[in-house]
Amino acid sequence: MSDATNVPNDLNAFWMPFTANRQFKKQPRMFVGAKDMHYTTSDGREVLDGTAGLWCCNAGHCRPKITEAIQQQAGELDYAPAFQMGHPKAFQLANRLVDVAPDGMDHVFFTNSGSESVETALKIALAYHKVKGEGSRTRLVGRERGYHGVNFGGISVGGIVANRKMFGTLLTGVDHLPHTHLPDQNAFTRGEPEHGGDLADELERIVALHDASTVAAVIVEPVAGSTGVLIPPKGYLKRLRDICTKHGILLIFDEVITGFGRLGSPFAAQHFDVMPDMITTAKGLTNGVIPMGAVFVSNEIHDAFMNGPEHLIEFFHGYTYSGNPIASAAGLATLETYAEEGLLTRAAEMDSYWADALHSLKDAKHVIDIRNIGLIGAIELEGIAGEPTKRAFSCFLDAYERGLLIRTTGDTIALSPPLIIEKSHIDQLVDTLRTVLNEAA
Ligand code: PXG
Repeated sequence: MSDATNVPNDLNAFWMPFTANRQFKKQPRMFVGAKDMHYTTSDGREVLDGTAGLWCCNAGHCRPKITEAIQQQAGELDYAPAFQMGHPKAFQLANRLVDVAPDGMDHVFFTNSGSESVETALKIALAYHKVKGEGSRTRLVGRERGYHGVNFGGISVGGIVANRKMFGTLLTGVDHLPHTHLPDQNAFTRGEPEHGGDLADELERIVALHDASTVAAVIVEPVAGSTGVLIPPKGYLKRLRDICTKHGILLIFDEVITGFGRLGSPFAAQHFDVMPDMITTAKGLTNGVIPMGAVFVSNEIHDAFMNGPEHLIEFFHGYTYSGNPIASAAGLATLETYAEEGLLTRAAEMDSYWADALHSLKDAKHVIDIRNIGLIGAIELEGIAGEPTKRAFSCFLDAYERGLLIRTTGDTIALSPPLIIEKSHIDQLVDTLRTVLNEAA
């Protein structure tokens, strides 16, 4: 494959998302192929995928069953209207999803991304209280350092300053729990940290300030991914659940990253044995191949809407592409692949090897913390004084040159490989990272 066929000759028109555009366009990094654990670059190199794309290709790349399902569906039924019409695969997929979801999560609302799943869940929460006759419950509670996508609801409940500060007043009536990152007490913890479970009690303070009758929902990532892998302290999520239940507040788990096997159970709700009222998902639902998201909704919430004259629409929300046929076919084939290969629980088998390998980097240069759970890992680096993010970003560039794809956020390296990863890949990943870290300025 020559460069001429694989590399666009002008990079200017495409304004790239969440990218340092000028840096990228001076030094482009292009993938032209992928298979299983690897990408192929435009200059013909193999790169080990340490991030499952963007936390989404849980079964690895170009898996035949998923590819074939998409090809076949495109030739059979390309699109069907999503409103007032249906097609079989969306219903089949909803049923298969409900089979792997926690008990009682028996309904699925389809979206096209994690961001849309979050907006959908927040809107369902507000509308649910309204149909139940508790329309005064309008307040939403998120968390500092939370990431819930980039739409207005998501950035309002989210807690990443850079994602919020340019965009005006956002939604009103939003409060934030404190984040749970306590490096002084919890550094180098394997799995759930000991300290910080009591931070959930801050929810009581927020509820006391506004009165429970005004609070609709709390949304948190069970494990916060985008802000550098923040693992919930022991007991934290259970405590949040108890407080929400006590006050009639809905609890939403944003499982866009943790859904579909990342922690070693299908969902984090099962892993932590804490049941939310809704779960937002996307990414791994179609193995990242076709945009699709889904909100899982408890029976109680769904059934509250199924009232009134039957010819009337129960919930005024939805997307042109909700349950799109090709995405549904991809989702079905993805779930089959997960089931055939045991991928929704494979992270539990790999967890201790992964943890040992990552924590062996403790003495590498610049490392100030290492965190892990399931097949997620984070290596936090000491930033260069006055130049935050620069050290981690240069590690990302160097790792790429050495054949390894990682993600960085702030000065943290985040890892989330495809769930098909073998021990030999883990060894290669950690060896490459050790070299990268020890050679970093
Ligand atoms: N919620 C959570 C918890 C997420 O992690 C979204 C919502 C938004 O999903 P969409 O599909 O709208 O992008 C996400 C997305 C990273 C990274 O490297 C994380 C995400 C996306 C891209 C990169 O941390 N998470």
